Amino acid sequence: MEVLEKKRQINYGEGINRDDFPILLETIRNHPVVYFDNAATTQKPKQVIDALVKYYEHDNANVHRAIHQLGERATAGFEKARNKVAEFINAHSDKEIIFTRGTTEAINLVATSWGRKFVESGDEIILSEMEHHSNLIPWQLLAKERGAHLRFIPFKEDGTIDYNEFIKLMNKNTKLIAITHMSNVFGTINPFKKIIRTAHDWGVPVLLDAAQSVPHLPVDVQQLDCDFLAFSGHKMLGPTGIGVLYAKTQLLENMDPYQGGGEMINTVWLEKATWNEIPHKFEAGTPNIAGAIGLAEAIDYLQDLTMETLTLYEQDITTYALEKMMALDGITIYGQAPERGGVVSFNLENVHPHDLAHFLDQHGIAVRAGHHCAQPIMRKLEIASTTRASFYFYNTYEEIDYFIDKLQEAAKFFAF
Ligand code: C6P
Repeated sequence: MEVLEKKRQINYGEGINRDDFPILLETIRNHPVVYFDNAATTQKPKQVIDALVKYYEHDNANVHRAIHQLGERATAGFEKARNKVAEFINAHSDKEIIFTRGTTEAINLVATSWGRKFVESGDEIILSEMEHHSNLIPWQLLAKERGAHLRFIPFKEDGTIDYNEFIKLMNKNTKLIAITHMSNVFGTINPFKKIIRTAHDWGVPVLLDAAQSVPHLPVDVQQLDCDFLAFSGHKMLGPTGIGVLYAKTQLLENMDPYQGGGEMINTVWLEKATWNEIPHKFEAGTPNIAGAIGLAEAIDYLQDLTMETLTLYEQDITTYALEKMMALDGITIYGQAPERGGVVSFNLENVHPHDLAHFLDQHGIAVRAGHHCAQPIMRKLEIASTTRASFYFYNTYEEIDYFIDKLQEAAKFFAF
């Protein structure tokens, strides 16, 4: 009863149904859950949870190798999921979709399979200063191994990257551009269209780290004309341990395998082997079958809602949150890009982000505090960490009001 009384009124965009998310109906420390850590991972609707249970209860078997009925069902579900992903991002063909563990593995796959084959001593790879470690460390490892150099597009005070500086970095040694589509710290949506066009004028491929964009914006890879795109299922209602690398067919055909093992081969002798066709050439071993099926269900869910509805609603609640946050005394918000998503990093004067996150947790509010796996951003801002609230379509205006109240309380509580 107490819980019911505390449950705040819910005010959604049309078609959004919070009741689909069992975890959001729970309480934390006697408070309804306010989940604002969606950039880290999103919650799962029961449709996705049910799809996982259904797969394990009725269809479980290994894929691509069994003659029996269950094997056929598992293979059909897994390949249908690939087709669903291809359709979702408008890939030219299913063959351009490789299932990975997540964004991190997808980028490592490119750095290994494409990078080791095509990057040579003296070559340059352009990244930005606002990359998540997942789109930085794989390139550091590659550059060290190949004797290549990393170049960085600086970000400006408002958390946007400097396109003019990007142009200056381009030269005949540039081999690849790898940038985040949407920053997990600033929320900035980068000027990727201009960047891709410029890169292609130089004949240079572009990788987009789309971990934060595909879950929140309609993404059409043919329209973007990006060469590689990486994202994670768990940030878009899907299970953990499943992600996607999209790459243009020609690039995949020319790349070497990523890992060796079952499924990625065609013919094997003791001393040598030939490779399976794409995408299987890049999927060694038993894949995350249930994960792929769960991801397909998550995509169905998003498509039923429509990405356009989701994006508009998220823009609205983010604008609402930003306006209220900016009115608070002693707050610094990092990132004021005109084109942005629902990620807000901030600090309250004299309050350590970990203390603030702990205080909010006492009231049922989940936010992230730390460097957000982007230490170079923190170093440039000359701070150790921030608190970050990140929204998804199931968050409400009422939750934001409650969050603002608690921020005000925290400011008073920690004042000295
Ligand atoms: N960022 C965050 O709280 P994985 O872990 O492979 O699913 O995603 C890695 C990754 C890559 N790029 C960007 C832009 C990301 O935001 C992330 C994940 C989470 O910000 C966890 S550190």
